[in-house]
Amino acid sequence: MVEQFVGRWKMTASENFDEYMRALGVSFATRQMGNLAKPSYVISLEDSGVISMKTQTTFKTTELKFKLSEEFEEMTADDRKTKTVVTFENGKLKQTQTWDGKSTTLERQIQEGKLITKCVMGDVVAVRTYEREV
Ligand code: ACD
Repeated sequence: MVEQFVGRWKMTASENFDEYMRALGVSFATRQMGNLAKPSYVISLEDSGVISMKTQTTFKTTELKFKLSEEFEEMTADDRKTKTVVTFENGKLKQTQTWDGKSTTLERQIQEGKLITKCVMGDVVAVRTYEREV
């Protein structure tokens, strides 16, 4: 159920994110910010089926609004302009971004009450853990 993702989440752990950003081609200066950022997600679900997902940091906030399986244009925090589609399969919210002939996925799932984001670019995987904010 997508409903289980709804709410406010705060990042509490991050593994291998610098390597992931490097694989994306993110510059050193931007990676510094990415490494320091401890984002919050604010996820909501409208009756119309539109999902809204804000990623908030002190540096930058991004907001996505989308319907499952419908492609949209995204401007990422590191300024890639991507074609993005989000699907929901086997309890996983899978966001696929394509740009310049490249592609990466952000796969989110709930495990033991935590929201786990797996970022995959080629053979590089970063895992970020988010916990509910009260
Ligand atoms: C997550 C990770 C989602 C972000 C994935 C890729 C963005 C790549 C680099 C961001 C780097 C710098 C932008 C600076 C600060 C904003 C950070 C917001 C997102 C990390 O869902 O955990």
